[in-house]
Amino acid sequence: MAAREQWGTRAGFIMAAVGSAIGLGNIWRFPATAFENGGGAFFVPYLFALLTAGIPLLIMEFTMGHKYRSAAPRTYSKMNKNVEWIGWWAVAVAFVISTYYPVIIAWSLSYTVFSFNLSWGADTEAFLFNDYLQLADPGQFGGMTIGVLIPLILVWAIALGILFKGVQRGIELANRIFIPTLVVIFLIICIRAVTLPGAAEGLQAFFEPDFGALTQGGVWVAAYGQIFFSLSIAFAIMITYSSYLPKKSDITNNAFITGFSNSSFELLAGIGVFSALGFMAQQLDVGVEEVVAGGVGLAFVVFPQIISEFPALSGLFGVLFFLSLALAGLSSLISISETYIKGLQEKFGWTRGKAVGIGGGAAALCSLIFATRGGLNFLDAADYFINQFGVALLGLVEVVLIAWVLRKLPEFQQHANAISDIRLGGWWKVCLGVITPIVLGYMMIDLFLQNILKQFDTENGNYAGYTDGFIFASGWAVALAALAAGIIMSLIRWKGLSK
Ligand code: MET
Repeated sequence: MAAREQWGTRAGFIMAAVGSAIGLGNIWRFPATAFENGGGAFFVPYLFALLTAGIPLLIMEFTMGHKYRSAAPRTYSKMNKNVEWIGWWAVAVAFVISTYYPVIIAWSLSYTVFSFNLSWGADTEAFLFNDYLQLADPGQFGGMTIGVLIPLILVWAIALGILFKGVQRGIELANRIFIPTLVVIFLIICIRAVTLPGAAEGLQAFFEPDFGALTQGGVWVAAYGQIFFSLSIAFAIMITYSSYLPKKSDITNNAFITGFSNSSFELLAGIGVFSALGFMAQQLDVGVEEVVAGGVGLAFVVFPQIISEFPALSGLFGVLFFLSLALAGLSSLISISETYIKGLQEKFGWTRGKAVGIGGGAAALCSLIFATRGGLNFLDAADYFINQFGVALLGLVEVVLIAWVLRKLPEFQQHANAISDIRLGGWWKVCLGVITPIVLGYMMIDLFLQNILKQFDTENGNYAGYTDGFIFASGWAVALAALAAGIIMSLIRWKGLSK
C-alpha cells in the first residue's frame, strides 16, 4: 500500500481548510441571516456558537483526522466498529450537498458572463426565474435548462480535475491560488462598496443591535446552523482534510486560525453586502430592510440590480462579485467531494482516479436534477432538510457519541496537547460535553416539532409553503436516504485498507 497522501506545507493545509470553510455560506447566507436575526445583536449568539461549539468541534475533528489518519468512515470505525455508519452517514450528507452546491456555482459562472453587458436588464427577478432558470412548478422537472447545464459541466470538470491530481498537486495547489485571489477580489469589492453613497445607512442596519432578538430561541438556532455550515464541521470534511496532516503538526492553533479566518471573511462579506444594500436603498429611496433578501434572492436578484446602478465600471464589479462567489464555492465543493472520494478509496481499495470517476461521476449525474427547470425548488427543499436533519443532527450525534458514549475527550485532549502550541484545558471538554449537546439537543427537538407540526398547521403551512408531498419527497426523503445510505455502506465488507 502506498504511503498516505500528505499536505506539502502547513500553509497548504490551512489554505485548504479555510478554502473549505469560506464558501457560498459566507457571502450569500451570513449577511441576510445576521440581519434577520437581530442585526448587530446576532454577534452575541454567533460568537457564543463559534467559541463554544464551532472551534471546539473543529479542534476535535482535526484531532480525529490526525490521530486515526483516515477519512470519516474509517475514523469512526477505528474508534468503535459499531459506529462506522455514522462516518458514512456524514459522507452521504456531504454527497447530497455536493449535488446541489455546484449548481449555485454554475449560476455564478453564468452571471459572471452576464455581467459583461449587464444582460439581466431592469427586472432582475423576472430575468432569474423566467429567462435564466425558466422555473417550473414545485415537484416538476420540466426538462434541462441548457444555460445551467453548460456551466455545471464546467464546474464539475474543474473540481474533478483538481481532485484527480491528488492532495498536494491538486487540492493544495488549487487552494493556494484560489484563496489569495478570492481575498484580493473581495477586498476590492468591499472597498468600493463602503465608499458608495448610502453605505453608512446599510452598515447601520447591519450593525444596529436588536437585543430583544436574543430572547428568541430561533436566533440561537440560526447562529449554530450558520457556524456549522460555514466551518464545514459535522459533515466529514475536516476529518478527511486533517487526515493528510503530517505526524508533527499543530492542531489547536490551526483550528483557531481556520475558525477566525472564516469568521473574519464572513464579517467582511457582511460589511460589503450591507454597504451595497444601503446604496441600493438610497437609489430607490426606501429603507434598507426593504431591499434585503436571503440566499438566491440576495446574490442573483438584488446584487445584479445594485451592480447595474453602480456609478462606474458596473460590468467589472459584476464580474468580480460573481467570480468571487464561484471561487469561494469551488474550493468548498472540492473539500466536500473529497470526503467520499477518500472514503470510497479506503473502503474498496480503489485508486484515486477510480474513486473520482465513480464517486464524483455519481454526484455529477445526480446534480443534473438541479439543472432542470424545477431545479431551484428541489434545491431549496433539499438544502433546508439536509442541513437541519443532516448536518445539525450529525453534530449532535457526534458530540454525544464521543463525549458520553465512547468517552474519548480526555484521550483526544492529550493527543492534541502533545503536539500543539495552545494547550486545551477543561473548558474544551465542558463545551463539547455539556454546552453543545444541550443547545443542539434543544435545537433538534424544536426543529422536529416545528417541521412535523407544520404538516398539520393550515395557517403557516410547510417549510416555504411547499405541499406535503413535495416536502416529503424532496426534503424528508433526502435526509432519510442519507441516513439509510450510511447504514448500508457500513454493512458492506472492507476490501481496501483494514478497518
Ligand atoms: N463551508 C461551506 C460554505 O460556507 C459549506 C460547506 S462545503 C460545501 O459555503
